[in-house]
Amino acid sequence: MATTKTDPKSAVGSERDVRKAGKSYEGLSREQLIEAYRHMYCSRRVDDREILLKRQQKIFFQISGAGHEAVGVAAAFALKSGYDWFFPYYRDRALCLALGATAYDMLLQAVGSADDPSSGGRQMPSHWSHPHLNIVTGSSPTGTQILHAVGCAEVGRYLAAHPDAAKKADGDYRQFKDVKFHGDEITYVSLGDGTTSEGEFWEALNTASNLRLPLIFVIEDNGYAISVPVEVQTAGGNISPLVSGFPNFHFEEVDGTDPVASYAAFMRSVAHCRAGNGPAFVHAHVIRPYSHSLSDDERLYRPDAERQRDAQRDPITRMQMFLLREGILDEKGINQLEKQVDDDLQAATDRALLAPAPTPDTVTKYIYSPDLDPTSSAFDTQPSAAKSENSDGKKAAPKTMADLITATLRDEMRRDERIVIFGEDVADCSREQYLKQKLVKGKGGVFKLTAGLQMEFGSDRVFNSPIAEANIVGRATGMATRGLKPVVEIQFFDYIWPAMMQLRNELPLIRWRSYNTFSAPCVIRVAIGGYLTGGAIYHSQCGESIFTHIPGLRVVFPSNALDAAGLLRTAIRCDDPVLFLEHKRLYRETYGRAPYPGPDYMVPFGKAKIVQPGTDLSVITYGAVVPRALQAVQKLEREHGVKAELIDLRSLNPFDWDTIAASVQKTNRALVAYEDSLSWGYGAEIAARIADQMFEHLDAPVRRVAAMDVYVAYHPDLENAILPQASDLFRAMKELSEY
Ligand SMILES: Cc1ncc(C[n+]2csc(CCOP(=O)(O)OP(=O)(O)O)c2C)c(N)n1
Ligand SMILES: [Mg+2]
Repeated sequence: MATTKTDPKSAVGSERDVRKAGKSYEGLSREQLIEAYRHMYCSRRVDDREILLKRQQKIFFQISGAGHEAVGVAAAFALKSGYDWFFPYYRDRALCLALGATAYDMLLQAVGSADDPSSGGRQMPSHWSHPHLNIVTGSSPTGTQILHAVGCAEVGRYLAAHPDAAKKADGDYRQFKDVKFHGDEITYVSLGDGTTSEGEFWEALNTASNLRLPLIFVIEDNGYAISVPVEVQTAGGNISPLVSGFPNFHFEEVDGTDPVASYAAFMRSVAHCRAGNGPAFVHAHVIRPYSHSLSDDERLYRPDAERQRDAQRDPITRMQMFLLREGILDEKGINQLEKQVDDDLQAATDRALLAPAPTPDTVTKYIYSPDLDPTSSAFDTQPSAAKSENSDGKKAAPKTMADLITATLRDEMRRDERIVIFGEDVADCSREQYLKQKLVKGKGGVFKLTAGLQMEFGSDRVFNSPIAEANIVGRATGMATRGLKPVVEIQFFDYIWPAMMQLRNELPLIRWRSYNTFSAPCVIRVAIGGYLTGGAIYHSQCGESIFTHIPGLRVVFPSNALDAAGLLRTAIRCDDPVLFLEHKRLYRETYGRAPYPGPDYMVPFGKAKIVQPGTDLSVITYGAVVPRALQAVQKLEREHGVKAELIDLRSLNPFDWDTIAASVQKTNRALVAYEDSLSWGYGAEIAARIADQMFEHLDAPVRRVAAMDVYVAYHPDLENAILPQASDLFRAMKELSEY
């Protein structure tokens, strides 16, 4: 906590000090109470100043922390800045000031300056991010931070059990990722009353409770979510009774406009969490005197009488009265403190208004790691020859894609203790005593790709998650932000959608929005695709273009065992978030098997493979269409002497434009093939680029073969008709070669 700067002489005289000395303020000293007021007052004045600047069009958005100051300062005083971890929401200005952020930092964000330490001018004001204070970059979607906080809280516990995992290591992302932790650290996360309606809130409570995490949930209940009152959001109008059944929690419901009562509630919560008893839930009733934001006028939906009732609880005036009543500061002392804050704020404003604006040439900075380039030669290694032979010198039996994915996971977990694996059914057996007593063999994934990993690495490195995909991706994001390397599994691509908010608005943006001060490199393995004979609508979907459309997310899609091993290792060792798409039909296919390539085999991202060289036509594809296209290519040569060049993209973002361009320059004809439905699919972008940039080289229109614009149906006759088959590819190739 910052030290008090108020002249002690301005505090009320010593005689009264003595009289009051014995009085307890829940453990807060008189100096701390003065300091609390300084932060609260400063917070309110920064809001007032921003409102003025917005009206003068010198800043572009304003959302205030007004009315929430007392609870924020109380939390900051009860917790340890730079030691505990913080996931505050936009109303937590006073919390951040009390933790050590400055008004100047905040104003730099409001003006959108390049010097804004939280985002380099990329995020709206009140989107806090201060690495040195352990305040983790936040966003605008309501509630997405809560699962990050869960993941963060899990990291402290994990590292206490695996301290060596915190060490740096050369040759992969660990070189660039500092990891710090304390065995008794606590994670703070806050949200508004309306945000408790988000499903991720309940997912987070569930996991925090179940794992007894040292995590304090703070609900700053101002009675409204923009214009929607709490009784419309929340059954019964009060969140506290609804959550009271979660085990292992310490619960508090408190007047959040009273800093002393709030501090006491936090101190009890902190004691519960630091002792390892589980999470805490602090429900603080606050007010919102300045409407939702400067774009909202609450008089449209709140009558004057209701607003005046709130005004009587304003924490700033209440705290002033309290300091006077308790003889902690007199009027002069208060004036002196306020003048000092006002003068400092004026100076900070003057400086912030002169701070440099960001330049447009910086906009693509930090979409991906600036330190480690997964397309570079550092990630281009050869399979180790020795491993492709058995000890008797005979050629080793080729392994399936499933085998080599499992082998890669095992090798990497042996090499890097920061890796944890979780997802639905990925553990061998959650009731580990059954494994220990050898009563069961263990499951290890619905496709068995993680089989044996829990047994080898332990139940804190490989474990089952609830059936909650946002929970999986959100926790992974929180863990990765702290430096772990989660390699999580989404059981079926068809069920990735509950995680979409996390995948679109959180994981891939952490680095860009925090101007490279936070990052969250992790791997999301997803079983994808059809051709299953009976997979039907909900076990056959593709949809990769939805994810290649997200800047900051690497997307790879191997077609064979060797590439799967090499690309997965690159995904794990690199410094970016990766969506690793595994085609279910290819898991155990005879096509594309390969001997084990050794524990260091890597394939760089963004490098296509020419599966079959040719001169007459370029076929650009990936995934399960590769073996189907190969059949068609071979038939075309056999029957018609046409030599098509077959290109397997292997990684979709980034993709290998150079190989495509060189091929089309040679063949002058291009067919783009993909398993997803035709319209707006991944190949549409490739086709557009070829049409645009290779126009002079084309002797025929760019053609596409893909699935019909419909869902994959259950009956094999329907599935065959819907998905692109070798015969469809053959026909299209032949037509294009004859054009
Ligand atoms: C997922 C999502 N939906 C909608 C919004 C728009 N929005 C921003 S704040 C807000 C109300 C939040 O209310 P509450 O959680 O009570 O917090 P308060 O602003 O009252 O402090 C809404 C609907 C959003 N940011 N994110
Ligand atoms: Mg609210």
